[in-house]
Amino acid sequence: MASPGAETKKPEHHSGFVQLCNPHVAAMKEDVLYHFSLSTSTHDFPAMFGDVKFVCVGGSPSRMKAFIKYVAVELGLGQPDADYPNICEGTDRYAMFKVGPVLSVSHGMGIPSIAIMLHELIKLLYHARCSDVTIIRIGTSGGIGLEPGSVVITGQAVDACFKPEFELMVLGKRVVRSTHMDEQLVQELARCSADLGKFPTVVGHTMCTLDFYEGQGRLDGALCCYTEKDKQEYLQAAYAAGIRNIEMEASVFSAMCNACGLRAAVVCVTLLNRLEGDQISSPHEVLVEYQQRPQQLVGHFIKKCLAEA
Ligand code: R2B
Ligand code: URA
Repeated sequence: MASPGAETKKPEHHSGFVQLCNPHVAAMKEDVLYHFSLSTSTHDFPAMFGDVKFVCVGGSPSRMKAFIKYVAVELGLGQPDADYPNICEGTDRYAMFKVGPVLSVSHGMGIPSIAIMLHELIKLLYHARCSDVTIIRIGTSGGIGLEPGSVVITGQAVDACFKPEFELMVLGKRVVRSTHMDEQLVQELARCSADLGKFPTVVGHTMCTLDFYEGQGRLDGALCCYTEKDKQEYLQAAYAAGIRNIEMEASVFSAMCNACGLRAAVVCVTLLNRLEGDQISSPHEVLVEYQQRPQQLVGHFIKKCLAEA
C-alpha cells in the first residue's frame, strides 16, 4: 500500500483539463455526488457544465446567489430581475448557480465543509470534461493591521503556526500538502482592484484556522485560556510574518485546487481589524457593502478575461 506522508512534488499536468489525483474514480460506473444531490447516471455533466471556465465559491448560499445575479448583469448575460435556479435543489448542504461560463457554489464554514464540497466540485468539473478552469474563493475574514473593509488577495495561505502547509490525517497518518498560490493570478487580481479603484486592496499571507474563537486568538468565546497580552503578541507575530487576514478555508482550498490542475485564488474582505477587537459590530448595511467588494473585484476580473479571450 502506498503510504501517506509529505506531498512535496506537484503533480504534472499536461493539459488544461481538470484532473483527479485518484485512480479509482475512472473505474466507477456511476459517481453519486451526494452532497450536491447530482449523479453521473441521472445528470448529463458535460451538457450542464462543460462550458464552465470560472468557478466562484463562498460560504453562504445567499451570497453565492447574489454573486451569480451580479456577474450575469456585469457580463451582459442576464437582467437584474432574472432568477437563477439552485442546481443543487435536492439538498440543503450546498447551493450552486450558473450563468454562461460562471459557476457559483456555497461551501459553508471551515475546512471540513469546504473540503467535502471541493471533492465533489472537482469531480463534477472532471466528469464534465472542463478545461482551463479558474477557481476563486470570495469571502470574509478578520484583518490584521488593516482598515476594516480592506480586501486581501492571498499571496500565501498559512496555518496557525504560520507555515504554508495544509495537514490532514489519512489512514491514521499525517499528510502534508503545499498551499502554494498562483502568483500570476494574484497579480492579475491586484491589477483588477487597481483598475476599479474603489476600495483598499493588499496582497498578503492569509492564516487559515480550525476555529473562529480560540483558533483565531479571540477573547470573546465560551472558552479562553490566554490573556489579552498573549493574544496581542500572537497577532503581532502574525503581522510580522506577513499575515494580513485570518479565515477558515484558504489552506485546504489552495492545496486541493493546486493538486487537481485548477488555477486558484482567494479574495477576502476584512470585516474588522483584529488588533483592535474581536467582535464584529459594524452595522448590517456596512457589512453587506463590504461583502460585495470581493464580488466586484472578481466580477471585473472575469469580464476582463472574457474580453481578452
Ligand atoms: C470567514 O467567515 C466565516 C466565519 O465567520 C468562515 O467561513 C470564514 O472563513
Ligand atoms: N471570518 C473569520 O474567519 N474571522 C473573522 O474575524 C471574520 C470573518
